[in-house]
Amino acid sequence: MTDSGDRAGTYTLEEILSQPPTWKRCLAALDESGELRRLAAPLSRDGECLFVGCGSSFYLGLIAAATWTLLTGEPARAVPASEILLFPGLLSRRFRAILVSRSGRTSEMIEAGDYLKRLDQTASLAITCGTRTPIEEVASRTIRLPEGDEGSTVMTRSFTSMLLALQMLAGERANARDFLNQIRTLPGEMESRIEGIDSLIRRLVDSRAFEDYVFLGQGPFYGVAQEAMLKIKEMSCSYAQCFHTLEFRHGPKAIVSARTLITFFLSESGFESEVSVLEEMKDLGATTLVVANQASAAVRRSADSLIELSLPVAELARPAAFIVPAQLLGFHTGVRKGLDPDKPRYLSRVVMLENTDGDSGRGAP
Ligand code: F1P
Repeated sequence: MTDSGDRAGTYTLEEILSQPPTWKRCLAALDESGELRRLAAPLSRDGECLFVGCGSSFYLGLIAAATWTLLTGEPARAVPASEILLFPGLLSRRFRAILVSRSGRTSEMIEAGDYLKRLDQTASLAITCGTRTPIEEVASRTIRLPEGDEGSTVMTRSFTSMLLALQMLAGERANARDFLNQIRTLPGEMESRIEGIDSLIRRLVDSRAFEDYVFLGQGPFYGVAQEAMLKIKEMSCSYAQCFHTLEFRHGPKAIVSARTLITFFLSESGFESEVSVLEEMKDLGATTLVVANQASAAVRRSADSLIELSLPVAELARPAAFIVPAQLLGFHTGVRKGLDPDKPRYLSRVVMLENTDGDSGRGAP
């Protein structure tokens, strides 16, 4: 029980479980306004598309960048805002920035956006769940998703809602009508699955405690693995790591034991190779959780817990759904440890550094 007498994590759990209807509202608002179609076409094709964010917003940028390149064929990458401030020399010569920030207030983001604006590059586009926040002043256009906002400190439905919006933007850019329609079906598809996912994760968390958590994914699922790692750290103060799935063989596997929970976010493109890592780690004695769209016999043999989503959508439309089990894993693990995910230790909803004026070590553009 918290000080107020509420149960720990009440609104964080509600917000995680509210994702399908929240996505539906966000997508309906975007479709109604026609904003994504209007914004996608005029974006310059010169240079790369740079997704900028901090924390979860950076990780969703990783998934958005992978989606952008795979759908449009145009180069894209994600960087934390701090990289722009501390190592501006690493920016490519031509790029257009997409600034991602739930709050629209994170000071590193505002400073990086301001720096990019003064660079006289192609204008930046921002996406935020806030309304009339400072990020709008450093971007030339802003996609607002107030429906995706949340009361929680940790980002859950804002992450998936902004991710879906950026994936829709990529779909509009590529004129990928099938992809766009598949994203639109996700809320309905996940509505019927989310309670089952919650029950399975609760059972796993109740069954035992783990010392280490490892999250593995490749391609667009690498950003999912990063975000999963952040969720369990933020909500349960657990030790967690993340790798590209096949990278786990190159040293990190030394930590495997039954008290290490390894979560595999299986792609379709890399399925066979990733499943062979899963089998190897199971043989070494790991405890495994697998999130897959369709499991094979080999996956069933090696997965201690399996979430098989069976979504009738292409691989690239699945990352938002894949992150849901990880949000629930972080939440229930935190509650099991006696923590309150509504009040994560040391964290605040927005990171505002007191001095953001010229203290970042970068020169003037
Ligand atoms: C995002 C962020 C979160 C993190 C923390 C502070 O900021 O870094 O990822 O969980 O609560 O804020 P933003 O998206 O609002 O810029």
